[in-house]
Amino acid sequence: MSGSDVDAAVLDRRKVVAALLDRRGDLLVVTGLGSAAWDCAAAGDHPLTFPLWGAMGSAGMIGLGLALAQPSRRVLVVTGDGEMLMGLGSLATIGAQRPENLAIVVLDNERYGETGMQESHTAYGVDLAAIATACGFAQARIIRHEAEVPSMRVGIHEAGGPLFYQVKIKRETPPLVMPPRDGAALRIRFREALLGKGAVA
Ligand SMILES: Cc1ncc(C[n+]2csc(CCOP(=O)(O)OP(=O)(O)O)c2C)c(N)n1
Repeated sequence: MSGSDVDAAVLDRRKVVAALLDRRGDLLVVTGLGSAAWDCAAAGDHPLTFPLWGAMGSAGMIGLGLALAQPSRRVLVVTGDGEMLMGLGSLATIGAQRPENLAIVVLDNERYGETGMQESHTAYGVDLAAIATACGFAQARIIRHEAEVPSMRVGIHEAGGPLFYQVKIKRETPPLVMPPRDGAALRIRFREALLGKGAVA
């Protein structure tokens, strides 16, 4: 099977994200803009989720900064293929830094969903997991089946990273579930939940 086979995809983005965030413990989560943020909000708004409302292409770098600043915490970036493609260089930087506590999950519908479902590069066979492997990630896999989701979950919560999972998902547009929108409030909420109220200036 090539990297471009979303017509055959069976995974439901909302179910995958709900499974990854269920009983999430003290996992720190950064989401790319748009659909990935709605998926995480649908799984339950959480003070330790930092949803991006813009800054397309920078979810991986924000995740890297967090992982380096908080080496004793697990950090998960959940984003879309379009967002990841825009920040492709971040994979090289993460590969160079090799944070053991960072995982990236790309929800790959092979489309720029938010802007009208235009085909992204992964629809033409661009293999993001292979790029992550070439950049030096400890593990990088394409996930296609429900049976693979539990091991992805274990990886995110326990395995030595950096980890990369390119999840082939069905091309669908589930109902919008928005996280809070005020960026400053989101930042303060996240910092207070992570560092405690006294630590936030
Ligand atoms: C710099 C920049 N360019 C373009 C956009 C418009 N835009 C917002 S979301 C999006 C597509 C996101 O696609 P993807 O990450 O694959 O997520 P999907 O909705 O398909 O799951 C685009 C092009 C933007 N917000 N910022």
